Amino acid sequence: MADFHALPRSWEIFCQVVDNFGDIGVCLRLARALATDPAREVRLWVDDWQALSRLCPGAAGLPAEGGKVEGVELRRWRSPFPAVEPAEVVIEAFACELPPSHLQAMAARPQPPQWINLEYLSAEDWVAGCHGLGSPHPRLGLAKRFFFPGFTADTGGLLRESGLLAARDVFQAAERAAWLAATGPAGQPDDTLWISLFAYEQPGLAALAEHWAQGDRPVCLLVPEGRVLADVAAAFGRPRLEVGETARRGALSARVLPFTDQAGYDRLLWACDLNLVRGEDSFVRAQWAARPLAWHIYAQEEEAHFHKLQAFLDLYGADLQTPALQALTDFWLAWNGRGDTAAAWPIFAAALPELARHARQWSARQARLPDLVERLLELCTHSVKANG
Ligand code: TRH
Repeated sequence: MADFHALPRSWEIFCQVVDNFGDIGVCLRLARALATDPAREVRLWVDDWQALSRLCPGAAGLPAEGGKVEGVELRRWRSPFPAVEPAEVVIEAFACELPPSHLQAMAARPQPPQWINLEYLSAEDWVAGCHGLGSPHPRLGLAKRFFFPGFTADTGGLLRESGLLAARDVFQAAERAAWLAATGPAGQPDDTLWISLFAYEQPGLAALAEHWAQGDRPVCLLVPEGRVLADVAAAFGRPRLEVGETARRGALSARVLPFTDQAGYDRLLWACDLNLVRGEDSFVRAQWAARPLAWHIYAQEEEAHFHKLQAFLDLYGADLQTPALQALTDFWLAWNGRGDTAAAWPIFAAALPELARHARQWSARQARLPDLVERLLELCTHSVKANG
């Protein structure tokens, strides 16, 4: 029997930074997307303030216990955990463990909060079957539900704040050229292929850089400061590259950019002809940029990430013609260590115009589905009594 809840007004998200920025990137976006409705109170608990401050510079100037930035109350998740009234919806991100005292406080509420575990994004088939499933706590009379983001109507969808695609379209139509002129190296020819590069350590870059350097078409890499930078420097025979520096080698140039806030990173993705992205959040944002992309997936034990990569390629490439799909697959596999990046590049480069059309269609098709916040609201408003 269905149990209809009123729309929840107070929300809190718990985020533990495991490695890199991705988990916090997703949680911050979710918190901000929820907070766009002024009727909602949104609190984000984060255990790594330094990582948060890189994505959200406003966090750096807050007092010790935290404070509000862009409508979201940012709080330090520390031990011992402070006694606070739990929100109506409590989201634990990526199976992080809620503080035991907070769980007790949740159980003690007359109307227990809705408890959601936000999972990692995957295009794998099993996701739809697990989305929304419940799991009762053995003692506390609470039940959490598993929320799986995804790319199909039977999953939890993708984060897409309102106005995102309209802002992208304005930028790409009217602001891109000026942005590139201000951000990239001076004097890049008009036919430059602009590539953003955000990746983990990338052994495949050396051969690709060599190929680009020898090529006919100018290629310019825009590289935010991060883990791939040592490989970029090595590709130019330099011991290191600093933010603001430009390196050149034949037809290839690279400019190192500062790590910006999330909005600044979106503009980089919107500006480039090809986006090399990684993890989860930049991967999704590159899809909203509606430009060709290649995904450096986060490596898992026993190469399990290749299943995830293939599942996405199957879905994303379902309506691509075989040559373009093959080009995409070969380049993505090589970029993830299964193949030769330089050998895969020419066919991939030739397919870029078709991949650009396809990227636009994919973004438009995904945007017709309800976004992650809409689906979260739906799940939290219309919950099944047996689970809640
Ligand atoms: O940092 P990541 O590698 O994150 C990964 C994944 O989330 C993965 O699923 C997780 O298990 C692992 O971390 C531990 O990549 P991701 O997800 O793209 O996150 C990077 C965030 O940084 C994203 O929110 C975009 C943001 N960003 C900026 O805000 N400014 C920048 O200049 C750049 C380059 C990125």
